Amino acid sequence: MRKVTILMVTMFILAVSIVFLQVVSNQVVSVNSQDLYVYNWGDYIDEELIDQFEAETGYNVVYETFDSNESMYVKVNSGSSPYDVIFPSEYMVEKMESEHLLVELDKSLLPNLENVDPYFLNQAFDQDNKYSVPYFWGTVGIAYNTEMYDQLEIDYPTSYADLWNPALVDNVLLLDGAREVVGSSLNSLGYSLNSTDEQELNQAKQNLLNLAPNVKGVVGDEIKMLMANEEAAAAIVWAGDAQLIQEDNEAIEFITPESGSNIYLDNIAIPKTSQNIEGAHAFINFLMDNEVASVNTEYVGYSSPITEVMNEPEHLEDETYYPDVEVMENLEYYANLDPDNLKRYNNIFLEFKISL
Ligand code: N2P
Repeated sequence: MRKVTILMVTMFILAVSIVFLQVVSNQVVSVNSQDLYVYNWGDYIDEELIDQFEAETGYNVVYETFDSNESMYVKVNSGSSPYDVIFPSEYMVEKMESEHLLVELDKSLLPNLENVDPYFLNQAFDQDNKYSVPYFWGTVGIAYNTEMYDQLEIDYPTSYADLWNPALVDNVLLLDGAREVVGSSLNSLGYSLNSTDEQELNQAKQNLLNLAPNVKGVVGDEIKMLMANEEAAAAIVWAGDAQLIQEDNEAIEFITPESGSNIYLDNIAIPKTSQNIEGAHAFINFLMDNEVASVNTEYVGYSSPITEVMNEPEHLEDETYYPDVEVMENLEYYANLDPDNLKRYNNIFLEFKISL
């Protein structure tokens, strides 16, 4: 009788333990095997870091890319994709926040936020970094091939206006972005890249139509490969891309026109569509880790806002990609234009592209 009782008690304990273990392991599996939908700019992460994050956390990252703030916005706003992490530039953070499209960040899940240089925190577009943290930053400028310029016997460019030189016929590549292209045209005329003045915008449009003979193409991320292969003598690019082109072709130089250009700060945020807010915080925190940010910066070529990475010797002395604060303050962030003005920029860009 005693034996039977002992056997029954043992079996009961075993059964309870099995159920307990199943519950625990199920929880672990269900948390850690969850999908995490990440929506980033093209060529904007070292994908080995995604593998590392998956191995460390068990999350399954579903990774997709976009090529402009505007296309990302349309997709997120449509609510048709369950993105957990997105990478809007500063003006887009402001727009999305004002439209209640972003989730407020839980700072207790972001201890690595202390690794970010204070210069990039608490910006006007997102006071107290309530909805976003910095990812990479940089300027827009001109990548040019010194050997091709020497052959054409023209001076190296110092401002956007130099791209209108008739000697550059069929030799200029442009980024496929309305703000970048219309902004550079405005800058080349000495106007703000956020102008909403009717006359200035008309001039910028006419100016772009005049640039058409020099334009070899309006392209996306392939601009790096085209410049490295010497398909054009000059291109308007994001600084980080110029750095990668230089690694493939030593004749390439890059300048940010001090007479006027764009400085951007790309950020990481969680859209309201997120079904995995905890995973999203884990991923954001991972990207702000000093070691991870260093590896990522080395890979993508853009400028890091992480203090320790900025202080790495090769970056401290690098005035091209880490310009002095005085230079940076002469540059403009894109403003969050109202829908009517944004439409005007898009229409100018479209008319220009059709004219090519
Ligand atoms: C990387 C895209 C950089 C985005 N290919 C600049 N805002």
